[in-house]
Amino acid sequence: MSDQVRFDTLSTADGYRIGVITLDAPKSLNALSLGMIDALQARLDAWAADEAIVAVWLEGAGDKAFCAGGDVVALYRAIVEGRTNADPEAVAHRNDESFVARYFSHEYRLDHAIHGYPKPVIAWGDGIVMGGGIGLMAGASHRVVTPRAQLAMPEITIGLYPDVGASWFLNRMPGRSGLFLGLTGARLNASDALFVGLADRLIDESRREAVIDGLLRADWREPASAVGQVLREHAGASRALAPDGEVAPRLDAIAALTDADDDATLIRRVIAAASDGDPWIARAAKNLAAGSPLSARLILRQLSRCRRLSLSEVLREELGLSLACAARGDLAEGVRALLIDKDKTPAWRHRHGEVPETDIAACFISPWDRDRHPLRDLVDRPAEEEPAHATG
Ligand code: QUE
Repeated sequence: MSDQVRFDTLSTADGYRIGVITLDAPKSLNALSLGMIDALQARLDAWAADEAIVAVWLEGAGDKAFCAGGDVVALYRAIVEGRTNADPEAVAHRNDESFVARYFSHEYRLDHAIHGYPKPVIAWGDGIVMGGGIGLMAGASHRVVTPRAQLAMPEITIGLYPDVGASWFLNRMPGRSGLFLGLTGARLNASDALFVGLADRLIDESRREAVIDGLLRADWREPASAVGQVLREHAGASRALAPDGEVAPRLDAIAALTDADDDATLIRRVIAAASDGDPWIARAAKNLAAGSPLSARLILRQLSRCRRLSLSEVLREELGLSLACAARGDLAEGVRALLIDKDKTPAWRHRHGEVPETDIAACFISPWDRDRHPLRDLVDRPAEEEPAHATG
């Protein structure tokens, strides 16, 4: 088991238990290691089958972050080690055993398990929630953000693309906002998270103990309504603390900026907005401009390919693309420049506007036959089995 995640149970007044998971690696902003992922999966599986457990509370240790993403430093090391021993083609196809394949497949399996979890999962989204952190939160039945929450899918910055089911949830955001957020890594505040559908409730961080106390006193004969009532009450009392949303007032601007007949043109138009008079737009455009040109093309292609796919199908598509980013994309170089050497000057494989179609297409060739895919067993839960929704 991992020492970077803690598990506790709290007893409710009426004799049940709430499972508490604390991501506990605050120095790395609770970034998810493979050990944490495997520990979470094992405990969630056990709690799903444990009749005493009525709900799961998921939070991050410290006051800075829920979870800043994946353990991309470990991924970097595995990619670099693999490259010294083999050519990229060999690495791309040495798929099942590699650390990179295990890391991403276990992470996406965990994200999928949270989406379909048979009991309420309350994700306490306080502070930084990025990348893999959003993957954990997105599928929770009750997603709370605090006024100081900051969310983003910033993978373009490190030569990846929004994964962890983002090819599913970005496609379901209002207007063109999901595409824009995935392409630019733009920051979302708590009100934005509610607007785009990544969160259900805004509750002030000072109410954490009172919320947990309320859950312990609730009537757990109906778990979904027990959680709903407690969260509703505290969200109501937190209403005045909601920050001004940044995305909703810019939906038309985002639609206009991303109105292009092909992907290369769309990217060029958004990058040109780096000198826009609107600082939120300009910052997002600069982030795209500095990001991986290959990733930018992959993001748009991936969102388009996944538009009509289910969550399970999307996660299978993502696994292939993530391995491609590791084997033949900019992921290692991006992590090196941003998080290892911290020179912030990645030597990307291409320049914007000069990414050959063959390099894009190669990333979408699945390394597996359908019946050999590591996530072949994931299935979508029928709508009538969905747990009662947080806002219902
Ligand atoms: C884009 C990302 C990540 C990122 C920065 C980006 C990411 C991630 C981390 C991260 C942050 C702090 C840590 C750590 C990792 O940063 O996914 O280990 O201590 O995990 O621009 O996608």
